[in-house]
Amino acid sequence: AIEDYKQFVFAFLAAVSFGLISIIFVLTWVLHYREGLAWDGGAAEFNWHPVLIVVGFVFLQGIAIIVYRLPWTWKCSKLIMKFAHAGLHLLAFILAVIAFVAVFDFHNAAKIPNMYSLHSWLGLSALLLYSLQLVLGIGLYLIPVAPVQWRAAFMPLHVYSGLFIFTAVIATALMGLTEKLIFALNNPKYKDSPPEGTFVNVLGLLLVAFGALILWIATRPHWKRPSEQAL
Ligand code: ASC
Repeated sequence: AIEDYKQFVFAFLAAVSFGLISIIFVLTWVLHYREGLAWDGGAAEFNWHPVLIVVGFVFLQGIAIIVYRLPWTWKCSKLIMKFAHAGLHLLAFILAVIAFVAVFDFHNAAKIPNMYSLHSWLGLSALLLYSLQLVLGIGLYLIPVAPVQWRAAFMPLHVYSGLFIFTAVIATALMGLTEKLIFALNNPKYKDSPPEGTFVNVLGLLLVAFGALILWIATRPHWKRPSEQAL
């Protein structure tokens, strides 16, 4: 049991480390290699898009998914942990919405079309599914109105949908990184491997490592909160 606890802590600290290093990388990207951050309709406004996606839609969503797995919270009431789970997801959702607003606002100011890329189609689909997941999750599991049979019947779909949306968000973020490098790198171009291209490729690998660890932690049955191991 103590060995297993140590393995959990190791996996959790590794996930948090990859997540925090991803945040440092995306900030370094926009502040050092790109135009910085501002809300001015220009490139610095666009830059809020990758920053808020990585902080909110990737990192906070990932931590929200595994919040029930933290052994030191097992003495907290289930309701408190539901608020932590829902609250982190709600914060992730708000940051993701601001990230979308930043892109549309930048596009409109620069007369760039919206919603033509596969990245944008998958990203908006993920955001819409995430909002549905939030509403259904709050309505079924947080507000004490749904009968327990409904809660139990929807739980496999809630868990599957959460992991699916999280995975889709990371895949969509990777497409966004690639798109931006192809658009933005000129002289030297992406294909000539400038330092910014390599740096952002590494950011993509960090997002994959974070996602892989969150999915691993979430899918170990024996790492579930004791009352939930049957679920
Ligand atoms: C809940 C909750 C669970 C499930 C379970 C039905 O609201 O906290 O663990 O629903 O009661 O599967």
